[in-house]
Amino acid sequence: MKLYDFPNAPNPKRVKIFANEKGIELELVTCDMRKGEHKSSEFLKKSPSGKIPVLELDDGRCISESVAICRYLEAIFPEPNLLGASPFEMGHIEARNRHIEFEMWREIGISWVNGPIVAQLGIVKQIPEAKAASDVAARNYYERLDLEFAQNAYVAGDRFTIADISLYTAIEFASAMVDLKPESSLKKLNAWYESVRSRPSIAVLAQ
Ligand SMILES: N[C@@H](CCC(=O)N[C@@H](CS)C(=O)NCC(=O)O)C(=O)O
Repeated sequence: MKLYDFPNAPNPKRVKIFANEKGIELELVTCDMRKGEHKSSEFLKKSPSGKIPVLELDDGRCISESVAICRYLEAIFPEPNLLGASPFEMGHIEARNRHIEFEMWREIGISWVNGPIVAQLGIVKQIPEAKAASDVAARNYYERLDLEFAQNAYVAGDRFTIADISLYTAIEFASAMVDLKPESSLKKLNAWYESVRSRPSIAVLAQ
């Protein structure tokens, strides 16, 4: 299986961490976003939305969207379970993952597209008020997470799941690329981040 990837792009990284947790080897194919390869007609045949990651199976069929790819991988490599073992857990993990995607990733995404790095590319009309509002919303969400980690060791309860991968990659990207590193006063959130960062599935990507 091939994974269309770009170094340090956060969404492909979600899939790489998920696969590493399960010991799945994926052949990484660089889709050079700087050259616009993700918008080429050849790539759009693999994924009409022109985004990475895309998983290409050995028979040429493709799956886009990080969570959809993870669902496929979990179906063929069920262990260790990362998406829920019981019907309730499946629903709960899905809900927690969606909270991270729609409430955290969304704000970081708005701050990113209206921030200085994307501004330099000159391809998106900048809305400074949108960035300011999303910076506040992201920081409020960090505070909420800090309280949640006082109750639970992981995003969806007492074990590591896809929701932790989504949050980890969000904070890593926000810290490095959007100037939205969590304050050091958020002790529980930072402790969770450091413990997840040291997992072999994630640490290996930094090498
Ligand atoms: N919801 C998608 C988001 C994918 C996404 O936004 N990928 C980024 C790279 S991390 C991308 O391809 N951006 C290019 C674009 O939006 O045109 C997923 O989870 O896979």
